[in-house]
Amino acid sequence: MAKMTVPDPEGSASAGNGLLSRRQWLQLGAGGAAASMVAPVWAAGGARVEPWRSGSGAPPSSYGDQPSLASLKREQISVHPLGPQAGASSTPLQLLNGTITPNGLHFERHHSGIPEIDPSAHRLTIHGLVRRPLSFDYEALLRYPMISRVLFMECSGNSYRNTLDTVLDETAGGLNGLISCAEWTGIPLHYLLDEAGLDASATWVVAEGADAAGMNRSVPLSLATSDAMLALYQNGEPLRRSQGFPMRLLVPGCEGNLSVKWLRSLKVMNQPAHTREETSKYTDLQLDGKAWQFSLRMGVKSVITSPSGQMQLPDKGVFEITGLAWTGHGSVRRVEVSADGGRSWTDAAIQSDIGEHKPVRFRIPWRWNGQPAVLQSRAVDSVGNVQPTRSQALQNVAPGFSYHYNGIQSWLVDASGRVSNVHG
Ligand SMILES: Nc1nc2c(c(=O)[nH]1)N[C@H]1C(S)=C(S)[C@@H](COP(=O)(O)O)O[C@H]1N2
Ligand SMILES: [Mo]
Repeated sequence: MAKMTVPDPEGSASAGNGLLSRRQWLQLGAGGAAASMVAPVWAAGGARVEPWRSGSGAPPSSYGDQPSLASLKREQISVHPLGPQAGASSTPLQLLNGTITPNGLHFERHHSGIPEIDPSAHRLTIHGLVRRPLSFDYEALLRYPMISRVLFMECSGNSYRNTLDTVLDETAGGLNGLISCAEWTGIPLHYLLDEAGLDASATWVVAEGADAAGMNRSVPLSLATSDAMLALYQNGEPLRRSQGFPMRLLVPGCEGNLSVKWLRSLKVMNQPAHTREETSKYTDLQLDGKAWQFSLRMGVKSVITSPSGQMQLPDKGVFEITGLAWTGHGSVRRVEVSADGGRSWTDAAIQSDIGEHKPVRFRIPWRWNGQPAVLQSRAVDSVGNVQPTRSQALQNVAPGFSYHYNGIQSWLVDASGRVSNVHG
């Protein structure tokens, strides 16, 4: 929680270079934050009739309408040079607030495009080391008991471009937006595995998608029978096609690749399958030439989403620093913020519900004095993991390493108020 220091008349900061307590912020008044944007009522010109007040609005619509701001769209939409069906798009983290990602802005990662699946013809088969192989259709699955959980999903390649020597001048979402969060609803996977009847020798479940890539991953049985779910709904509505309609595997806290979309097969085995996605891809090559396999959980991580890359602060004054933090190991316990490039730190307020594999929203007021400043956030999780600096995160990994990078993101605010990515 925010450190509530007793403010002196000058408004003493709770850490170096202008970090304030919320009480100090409120004592400064709204004008402290945006003096030039708040006008007294008597100056507003009461007789004005804006165009949207002079006639009726649009009628109701059958499915939502356009986003309220034209700028609200996915970014960093990249496609493979040999085929646009392999690609990714990022959530524009800096344009959102709270913790939930709207479905239309959930990041996407497809190895061979988004298949058009007819739910009535799609089957999910459970086979291998089971007493009774089973095949489910969509309608049958809709009749199972379900649970709902708010969970982040992060691609293990997220933020990899911050591992490069070149500093890329991009937005928070452009650099770090292969993370999204939804309230997922579905069937605890063990209901279905129990019904098929696991053989005593079972130790892994190999999940395969119905996309042309037939993307497949081996999931340790301990995860498959504890936390994993067969997700059917995303933020209340049936899954979006790009998120795996009609059904996907969801393995909370683990690299997104494990959450196989368009799920068609679960094969129970007594060893991992060593698929392409867990040998040549999604392994962590170390400096000593060895590669880690099955490093599935995502590390503790945070990103300041405002002020962030490519933003422009209008003038010196008080701003709220805010961002997201998450972890694949338990829950987020603490987020600290620095406004002086890591010399001093203070706790930000965690201002959303804390839970396992649930991202949190953190906030802290900051008075920018017009001098260059480097803003950073550092998250700690309930297991005691501390988010590493960039150099700590890259210490033991082979050059070109790109998975599971969770180093601290640094944003430089220059004297003109422009914010840009820097390597801290
Ligand atoms: N069948 C299938 N499942 C898949 C993929 C895929 O290409 N095919 N991409 C994986 C990767 S690498 C990630 S990060 C997540 C992305 O999920 P999203 O597109 O819903 O954000 O799905 C995973 N599941
Ligand atoms: Mo991924």
